Amino acid sequence: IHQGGILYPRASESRQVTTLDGLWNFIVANTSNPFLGFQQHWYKTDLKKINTSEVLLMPVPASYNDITTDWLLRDHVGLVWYDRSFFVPKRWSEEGRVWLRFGSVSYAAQVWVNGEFLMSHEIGHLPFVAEVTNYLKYGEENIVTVACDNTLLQDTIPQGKLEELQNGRLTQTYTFDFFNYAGIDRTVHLYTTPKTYIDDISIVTTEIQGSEASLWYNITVAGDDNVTCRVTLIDKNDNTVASKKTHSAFQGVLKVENPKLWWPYLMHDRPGYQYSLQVELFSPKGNDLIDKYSLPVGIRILSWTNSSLLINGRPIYLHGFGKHEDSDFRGKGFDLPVIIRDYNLIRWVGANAYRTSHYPYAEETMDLADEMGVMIIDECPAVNIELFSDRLLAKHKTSMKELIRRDKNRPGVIMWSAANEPRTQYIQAKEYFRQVIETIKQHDQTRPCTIVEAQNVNVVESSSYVDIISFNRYNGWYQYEGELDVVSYNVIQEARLWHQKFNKPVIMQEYGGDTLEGLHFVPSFIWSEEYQVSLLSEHFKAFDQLRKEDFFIGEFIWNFADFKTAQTYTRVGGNKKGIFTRNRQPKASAHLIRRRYWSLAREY
Ligand code: GCB
Repeated sequence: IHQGGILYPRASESRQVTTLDGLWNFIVANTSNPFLGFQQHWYKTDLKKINTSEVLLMPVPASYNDITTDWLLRDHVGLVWYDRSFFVPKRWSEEGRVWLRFGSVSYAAQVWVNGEFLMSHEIGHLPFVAEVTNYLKYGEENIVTVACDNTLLQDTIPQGKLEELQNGRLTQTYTFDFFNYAGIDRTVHLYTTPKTYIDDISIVTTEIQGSEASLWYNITVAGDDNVTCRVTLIDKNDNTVASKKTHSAFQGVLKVENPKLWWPYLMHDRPGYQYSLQVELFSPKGNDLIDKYSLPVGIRILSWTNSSLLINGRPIYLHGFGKHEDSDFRGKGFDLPVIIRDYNLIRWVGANAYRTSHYPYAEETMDLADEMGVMIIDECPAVNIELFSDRLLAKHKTSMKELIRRDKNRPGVIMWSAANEPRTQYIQAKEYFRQVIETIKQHDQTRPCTIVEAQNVNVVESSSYVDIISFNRYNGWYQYEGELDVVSYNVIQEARLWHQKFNKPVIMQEYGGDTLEGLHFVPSFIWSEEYQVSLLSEHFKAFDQLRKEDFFIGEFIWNFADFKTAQTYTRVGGNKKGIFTRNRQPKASAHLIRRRYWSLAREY
């Protein structure tokens, strides 16, 4: 596995990009002998030749769980095997290097190319890449094989447990509340770079003084570093606004006069403005282009105090949702129609932010947030961790590092979330999170970080290390269900307590109640559309009071849309706390939110 940069594959004068998305062959490992595939070296042959009757056709990208009609596959625990063949043009042998990159495989993956082991990766929702130049047959068909294991244990991120049922079948249990979808769920890229290539680009920091912005960058070159590097910043009208050439130490600063700043949606009539940072490598004499990569960059300044979060010096109030990557059939599989529909609904409803609960979302989804000016609280996949150990801590740090490596240049990412609802009432949580937050700060000090807490404020110590306090609370639902009149009092009291204890800005990251579309009751009754409307309205009263008290900087409904969960009698076809259905149509509450969010936007 490549340990350097993880730049998203983009075609240029020196790079070619193709995908291996499409139909792959798929076999579920035999539960009585899960390791048969390894014993019989399935990666050395075409899966179709092994046992044709068991080979299914599986779309990539997609979670495999809901594609067939077989409940055993939906609930399968352990290994599945994927393979496909692909043709590599002869001329690619002259390109320099060829790379194979997975946007995400959930949960763990081992990859072979033409029967040779290439790489392995653990933790879903994060990309990984390796060079395949010497594994490929040029001008011929090649075969890629992936063994994917969805098992969650006490030392995986997130945690889970295996249980053996009376009949000997293994079943996966987990405490988090979304279906443990698995498979090759994001795009698989095959792309070329030259031998000497741009391995990584970091926008280290941005400063603005008067009418001038300074963009500090750092570029990593791999291969032969005896090259010249030119960095050019180009605006949307193709004008060069700054440029620099260096012969070694590929870092520096670009100065931009009267920069067009990156602003969030609704805070400016030109939200999400991005320049293109064009990085070019030339031969030492400076004539021949060796490599070129263009990265979209936004110029914006993020800052925070003990009561507010500011963009370009202006305090921001976040109004949005917790979301999920979830849709019918596809599960967590990357799907552009769903993603674009979601952004259209985000605009329709007037939200300016969302949290990537409870794991990193696809890079293509993040690109759109950058472009539209949607602010993102970027969460790592550590949801509901409950048993703290050194092994777990090491993986938690890895997931944070991989997330920051992937998203460090994104203007839309305004905060890191180190975890959702960890069991921070336990004594070990404090030191554990001290280290997780330290890791975040080692890799990025330009953004604030948070832990999304659900424990009682009195017992939580780990949030002393974060910059922003986040809490989830289900007044009128898990607590005091049906008792709407206590909601606003409780929310106000609790938000004040968090602020008093930690003296930091506070966000309510989750609140809401399950609502079955089409269920109506007057007076309102839990699960009805009327109840969701009343429940949210009671929260708004609290938020309006809290916003007068300065420290309260955001409200996030749980959830944007209904989503699938594990099977339990508290969930009718999944979690129904969406203001949109799983099919992305509005419940009554969506119209209410739309009125509120647009009126909040008018206040900026
Ligand atoms: C929570 C979790 C979220 C759940 C939600 C619920 O606190 O953070 O993942 O889906 O509650 O609806 O129970």
